[in-house]
Amino acid sequence: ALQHLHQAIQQSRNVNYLAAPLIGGKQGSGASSRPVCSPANQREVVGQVIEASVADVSTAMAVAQAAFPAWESTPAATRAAALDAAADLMQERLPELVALIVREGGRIQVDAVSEVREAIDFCRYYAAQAKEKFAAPIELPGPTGERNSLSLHGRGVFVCISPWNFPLAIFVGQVAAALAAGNTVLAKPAEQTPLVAALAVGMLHSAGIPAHVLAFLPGDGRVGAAMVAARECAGVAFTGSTEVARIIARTLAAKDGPLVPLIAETGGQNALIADSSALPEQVVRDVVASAFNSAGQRCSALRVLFVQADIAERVSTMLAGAMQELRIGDPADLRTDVGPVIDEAARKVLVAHASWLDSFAKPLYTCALDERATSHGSFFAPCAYEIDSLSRLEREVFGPILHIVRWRGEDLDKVCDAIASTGYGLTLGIHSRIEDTVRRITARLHVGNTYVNRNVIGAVVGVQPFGGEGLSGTGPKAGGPHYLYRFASERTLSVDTTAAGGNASLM
Ligand code: UN1
Repeated sequence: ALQHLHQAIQQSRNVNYLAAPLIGGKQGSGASSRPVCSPANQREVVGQVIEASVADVSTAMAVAQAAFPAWESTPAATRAAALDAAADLMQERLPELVALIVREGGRIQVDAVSEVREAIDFCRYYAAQAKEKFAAPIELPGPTGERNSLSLHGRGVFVCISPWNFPLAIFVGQVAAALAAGNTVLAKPAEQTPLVAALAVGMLHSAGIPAHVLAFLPGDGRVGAAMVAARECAGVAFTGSTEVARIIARTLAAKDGPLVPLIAETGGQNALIADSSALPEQVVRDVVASAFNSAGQRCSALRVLFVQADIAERVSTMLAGAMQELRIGDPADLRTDVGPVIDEAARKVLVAHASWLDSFAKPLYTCALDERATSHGSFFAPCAYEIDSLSRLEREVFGPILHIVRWRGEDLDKVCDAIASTGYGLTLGIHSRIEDTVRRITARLHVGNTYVNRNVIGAVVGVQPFGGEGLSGTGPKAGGPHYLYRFASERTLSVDTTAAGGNASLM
């Protein structure tokens, strides 16, 4: 199977991929075009992107608006069948999708494989949810002589704006949820990763999602802004930074016309608290996975390890040892543990943060970069620093930099307060074998996803619904049983069924 993936990556180098605006099945006019290069090697052109123009956004809105009534009244089972068929296609073409995620997104092969699985899971999960919840109205109890029911409907044209760190899974997840709920969709992939998203859109269309129901609009923030500001926009699903989520919320609030919901999944200042009852081997294993997997470019990734002083020395020594084993390099090479960061802008932010840390923090370990494997890409060596207090950090820094804070036995509440005061609430790790400690921490912190004695990444669709609170997002949780509700309108219908009302035959 691995050989197969390797071949797919080689073959993918002979294809010149194209991501172009796609509206009603036709290519949009486009504003400008540019090559898409691999973050692992800026000289490797993966394909071309034609970015959508603002005029494309208006056309796509009009087309999607016109297509809405027919899609909304399509039986949920039919919509679900198209998503299931898309999942089948993704499964069949997994090697090609993996190849593009590796080349365009710089993700290592195992991450890319899990990502394709996650995209497939999202399609199947939301398809199942749509069949369960959207197929027929729920009858509600009421007084005799009255019939009450509750039904779910699509809202209209949904705008989906997704990030580059899961260029397939999050893109497909948002789109599948919006479609399953009966909305038509304008989807904008991240600027850095339009190609794999374009491939997925092709699969969704081949699987039976009508061309007019799903438009694809690659581009930068200007395209996103036009989508959100459009009169027809009936809802927005956004995954990305807290700052951009605020800009979207302001744009929506300032519009005339209907009130429009925003489903935002944003950043985190994710912490893991290890107390002296924790097993240092386990802590180190899970910290390395949580902080450095995917080059720390997950919103779930660990940023701050709070380690109790009694075990801090052992954990630090073992952590430095484990970091020494990490291999940083070509994401297409199976021996690689950590690939590149997404682009030069991202690398520069990390370099600046590390040099700021150098001015006051105690460096624990910085991984070595192999010049030959990394000189043409945006690589950043994973590193760990000990700092005296979490309050030093103002915001999330998106990459493989781990901060470590030591705490003393009596300070557990202060640790919790420090984590709470960041305002974020996405993931939290607890390593402890004392039940009371686990209970004390979970009672105090408002966090979307808490993980005990394990790593804090890789939430599984339907198993660990994902999403945070506060600065980390609005909910509901992706991959959870309530996600589709926010993409829908709920309507109740109450009918007088008494003969006296003359309505006995109604409903
Ligand atoms: C993100 O990184 O934007 O649990 C969200 C995880 C993933 C996180 C996805 N589901 O690691």
